[in-house]
Amino acid sequence: VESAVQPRSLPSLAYDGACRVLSGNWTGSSTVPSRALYPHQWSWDSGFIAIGLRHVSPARAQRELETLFAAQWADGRVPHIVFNPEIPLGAYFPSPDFWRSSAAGDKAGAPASVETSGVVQPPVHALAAWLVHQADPAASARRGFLRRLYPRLVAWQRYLTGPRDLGGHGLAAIVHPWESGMDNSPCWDPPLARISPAASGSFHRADLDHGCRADRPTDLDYGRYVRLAGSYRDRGYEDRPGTHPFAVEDPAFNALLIASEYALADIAAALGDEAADPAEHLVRAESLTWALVSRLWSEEEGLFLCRDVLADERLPQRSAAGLLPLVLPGLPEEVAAALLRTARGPHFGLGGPARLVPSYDLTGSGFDPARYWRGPAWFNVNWLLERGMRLHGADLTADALRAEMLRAAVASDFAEYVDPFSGKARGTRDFSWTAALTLDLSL
Ligand code: 2M8
Repeated sequence: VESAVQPRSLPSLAYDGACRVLSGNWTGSSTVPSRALYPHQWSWDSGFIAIGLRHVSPARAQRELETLFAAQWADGRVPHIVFNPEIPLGAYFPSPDFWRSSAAGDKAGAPASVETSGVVQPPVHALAAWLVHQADPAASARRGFLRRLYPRLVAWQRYLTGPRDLGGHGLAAIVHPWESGMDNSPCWDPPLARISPAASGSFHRADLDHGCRADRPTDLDYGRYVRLAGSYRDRGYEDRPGTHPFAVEDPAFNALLIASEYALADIAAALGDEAADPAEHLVRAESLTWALVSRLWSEEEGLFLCRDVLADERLPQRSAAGLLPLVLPGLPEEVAAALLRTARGPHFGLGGPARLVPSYDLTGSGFDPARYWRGPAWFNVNWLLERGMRLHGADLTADALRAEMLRAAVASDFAEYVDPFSGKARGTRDFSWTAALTLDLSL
């Protein structure tokens, strides 16, 4: 007897579940990463979200990025959070009264009409804009999507290669762990140790009202995040070299900067006019790739390492951030091959003990399979690696990773992150970028 209920395939389960999460998290002009834990708009989240949304609604995906860029500062920076004025101040910390961005307007040119944070996040946006455009080029052209966004994307990239080139070798430096998006990565432990934490009673961690303490950064980390962000604010969010107590060149941040520079070349070519020169972006992408390899590549480790700009030394911690330059087309082939070996080797365990690539070295003393960016596997990192594997011809590895990601996303209810060995859900559920990137892989 034929059963009336047909077994559902994994991609179709993933697609339907992801659509449900994304519509639940849509506010009307952008998507929150998570209703309870992150009730505002986050910068790199919106990039990843748009990449998935483009398959369901190219118009909504365009809107996601346009809403973010409406909060861009006059100096080109795209803030890491755009606050929703309808959400009570106590729902998330640090709230607008901490950042006071609209009051900083004169110096750095923060918009007066919207409240934002003052730090940034990895620049995935031009890549996202290009992928969104490609989902429906005719509709994108009708709305002038790329034409309107292109100058803003260029200003954003030039903020990073200009004022943020604190090391003086072309790469962008992050000035706060939040800017890496990998907030409590063990890579930040040595440079953060120099920062004296804000007093624990001076702020309230709203994240602990929604998240499990063992899955989140420690109070000591938070004290240091607050100290660094507060002192940046008190200096008017200025980026003069020598003024930042924390400055690090991060390979993941810079890999996305370069991938976005390549995307700007594609966008410039699609616009096809004199104001937009593809060659200029390609030249810049190549010279940044060269700077990345010469500054951050470690041949002994087969991995890119972070560089502490203030101490002028490479940090020895092995993080998944060091694998992400695999997304770059201009990487020397021997470097790409070494990165693939490292992903499968003892430190990241792909195809061995790890089902998904962990955020941090499985053998490292700072490794913790549950705690945020100190070990759990994240879907944006794995999505980028899957893409990089295909780019460098490792299709079988990419196929296996894709299947694991779909399985883990569905089984974990689109968790924020998962235990890299078991795939067990960690952090919040119904997390937007997990849904969006799973949706992208399901097709
Ligand atoms: C996490 O970071 C925020 C601060 O920006 C937090 O912990 O409150 C990170 O995982 C970051 O990468 C992400 O963009 C953000 C929102 O999903 O949450």
